[in-house]
Amino acid sequence: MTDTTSSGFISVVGRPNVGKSTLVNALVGTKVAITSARPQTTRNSIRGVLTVDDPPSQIVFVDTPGIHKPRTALGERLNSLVYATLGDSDGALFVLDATQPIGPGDRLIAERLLESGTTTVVVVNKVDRADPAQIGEQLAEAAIWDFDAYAPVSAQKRDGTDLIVAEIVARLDPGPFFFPPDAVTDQPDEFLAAELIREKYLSRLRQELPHSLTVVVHGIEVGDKGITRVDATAYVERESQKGIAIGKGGSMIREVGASARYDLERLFGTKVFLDLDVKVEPDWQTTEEMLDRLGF
Ligand SMILES: Nc1nc2c(ncn2[C@@H]2O[C@H](COP(=O)(O)OP(=O)(O)O)[C@@H](O)[C@H]2O)c(=O)[nH]1
Ligand SMILES: [Mg+2]
Repeated sequence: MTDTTSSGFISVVGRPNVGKSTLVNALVGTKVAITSARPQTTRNSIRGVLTVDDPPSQIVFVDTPGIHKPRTALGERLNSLVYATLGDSDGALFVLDATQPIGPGDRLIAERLLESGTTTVVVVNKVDRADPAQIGEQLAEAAIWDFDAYAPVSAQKRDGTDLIVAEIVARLDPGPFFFPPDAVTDQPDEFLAAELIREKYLSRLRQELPHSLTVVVHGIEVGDKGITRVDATAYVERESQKGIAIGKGGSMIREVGASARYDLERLFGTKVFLDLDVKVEPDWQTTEEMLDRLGF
């Protein structure tokens, strides 16, 4: 039977900051997950979809927030999200950072994966910044776990990602496509847009403020001149943070807006008018009701 397809959900797991989101973007060829040098950038499970022609296969990558210690209601939801995601998947990519020694956090995740018996491909990422000896050492150390396959890659340079796809496709079970072949994500436009705006704030804000900030897109409308209108609000927890998120004379909100608009125009393929404002919503991270409203 030549028209049989294969498919599977693959969880992407690893410590914060090892490059999981960068890897998912590299694998699907489009920015579906925002990235930054800050841990806890990824707050929701994001699905990136890759459809391969030969053999006809569809891989749904599930980018998870990194496993970390829960401190707030948000932290707890992130952790249970990670474990729930693992349980539902057909396989896992376990991402390690070649520039950092394997640590207790990596071992904890390795144990979880071994317990679950999930088919696992180990990805040693950031090889562009590690020397061959470092990469070799890490591969040797990780080999002790005896996972199904090992792939040294640079997600940032999109180097070695074909090997990952080949290793996964070789192990997929027959199954239907869950998404149209040209889909790259299951996320609604509102969510992608909100995440792009949040990414622009992440790279511009210092210290703890990024964790206090979230973005909600209330509406996306295509107007008569083909201009897409995006209505968004950045929520912060305190009045003092509002001042920072707006900036002196509105400088921060203008910079974030201009940079986000550039990405939004590429996302939608139209001119974009972005209406962005900042509001104070105390304790949005700890209020279950607010987390529901924000879609966590
Ligand atoms: N040099 C290098 N940096 C990378 C690579 N992959 C990711 N990064 C960087 O590592 C940081 C964390 O990446 P991110 O994908 O957000 O990590 P996550 O927390 O695991 O999702 C970002 O600054 C990325 O640009 C890579 O292959 N090489
Ligand atoms: Mg991430």
